[in-house]
Amino acid sequence: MKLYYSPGACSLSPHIALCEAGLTFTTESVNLKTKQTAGGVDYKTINSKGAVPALQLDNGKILTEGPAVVQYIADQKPESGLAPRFGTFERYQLMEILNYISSEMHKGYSALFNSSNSAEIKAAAAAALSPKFDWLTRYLGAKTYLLGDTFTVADAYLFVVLNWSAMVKVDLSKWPKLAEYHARVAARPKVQEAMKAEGLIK
Ligand SMILES: N[C@@H](CCC(=O)N[C@@H](CS)C(=O)NCC(=O)O)C(=O)O
Repeated sequence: MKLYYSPGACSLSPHIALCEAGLTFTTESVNLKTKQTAGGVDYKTINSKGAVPALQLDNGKILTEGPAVVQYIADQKPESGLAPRFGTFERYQLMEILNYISSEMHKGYSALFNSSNSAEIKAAAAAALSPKFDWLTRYLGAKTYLLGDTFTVADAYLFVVLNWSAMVKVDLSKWPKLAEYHARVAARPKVQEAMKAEGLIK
């Protein structure tokens, strides 16, 4: 398998999932401005949407969309616990929270990264995230991870999104449970491994 990624982008989530699953994989970075891969290939020939992540399977097939990609990775190693077994209620709960992170959190942060947005638009986008952090705090409650005691691919995704906070001046310390959760996930050896591989930490 080969993961197309951009350092620190949402593609870090499948990168973490691949490391946590202990799967054999390679990576290639993508310049999101020029849409060129590190190897000089037009990335739009790999993912016509031009966004990372994209996962190339060993049979050449390409899978895109982070929530689908991370579930595919988790299902290659069911014993990892990265996703509850397909068909169980818990699996739908995983999809429920992955969808929330994707539509409510990830895309909420996107407005903060958009350099063409004015300070007012960014302030409004940051304010719109605030009740989502409140909800996530309640959802997490006293649990270690989003679905309970076991780290799942939803945690990899939420970690990556929360990790953007410092870059866009969202002060997570207002939500101490989420800040603690972020630090807990950051300390996982496989999370560190993926971040080191992307040059995000030493
Ligand atoms: N719907 C896609 C969105 C992925 C996405 O937003 N990727 C960003 C990086 S975090 C990206 O590649 N942006 C550049 C672009 O879309 O041109 C998914 O969930 O995988």
